[in-house]
Amino acid sequence: METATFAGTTSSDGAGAASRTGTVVGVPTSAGSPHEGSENGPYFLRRVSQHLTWGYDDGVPLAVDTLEAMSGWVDGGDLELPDGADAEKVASAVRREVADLARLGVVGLVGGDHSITAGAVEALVEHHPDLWVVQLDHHLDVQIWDHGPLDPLFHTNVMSHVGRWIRPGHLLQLGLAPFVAAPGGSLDDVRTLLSGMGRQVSSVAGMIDDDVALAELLGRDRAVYVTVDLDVLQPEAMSSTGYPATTGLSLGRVVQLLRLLSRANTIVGFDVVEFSADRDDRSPVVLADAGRAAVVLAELMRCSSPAPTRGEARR
Ligand SMILES: [Mn+2]
Repeated sequence: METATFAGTTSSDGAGAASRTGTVVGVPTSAGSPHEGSENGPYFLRRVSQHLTWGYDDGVPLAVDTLEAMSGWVDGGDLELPDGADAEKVASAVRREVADLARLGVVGLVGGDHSITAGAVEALVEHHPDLWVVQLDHHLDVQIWDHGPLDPLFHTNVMSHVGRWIRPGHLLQLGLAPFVAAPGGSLDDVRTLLSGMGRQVSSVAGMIDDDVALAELLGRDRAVYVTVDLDVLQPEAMSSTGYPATTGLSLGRVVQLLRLLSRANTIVGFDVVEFSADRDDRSPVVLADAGRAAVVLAELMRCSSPAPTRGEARR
């Protein structure tokens, strides 16, 4: 039986280190979420990824806009997690895995819930002390309650944990809900916290559709980690997630943002998180949502491939 891999990647035996662009690893966990379901993300994304190479033993995804083929990507399998591991333990396992794989190129993760991002960023900051993090998400995932010590890691405060590793200001959050609930007694603290961490742009801001303004915000010649929480997509495009968006971006706009980011910067690692469904669910909506998630994954792989292998017509 054909073994499903992520978005046209070869299985780990295939490509040697020399020709490897990067590695994609599944992190099947919902340890950082109050709901089950996101542990099935890697399973669903591998299954629907078969459509990207359908019918060919040696099939590779060919990018229609540039006519480039995806090559050099290895599916590193699923990260083995100890039974009953909590989100902190999972993040530690992610950190070790990413530290290992970063020597072999770009590291991509398929979640799993959003808390896995903390371990990946901690590992990559070792290699890239100036690392920037670009987060596409409907939610801030910043601890804006209790301004004391951070609560233990979970998917709703993951970016606060990420903030322990990256420099102040290096977090760019795009596609957020236009309003968040903030504790009324500490608004100044919340404003100081968020503006100190970086920049927030909602899904309804004019800037989200303004390539010139966004290009300036995204900068150039930066090493960037990209985390895509699939709930950044509008609810019609992504309901198979724990907390679907009320407003959100189209799949096309998400792809364009990734292309814009990668035009002037280097993506050194990425994750796609928060796909969530029952493992046996084969309803058309779930399969279509998984297919869209696989497109986001493939685009992240393409945008983080070395520039010479990428085409010019990348809008
Ligand atoms: Mn999130």
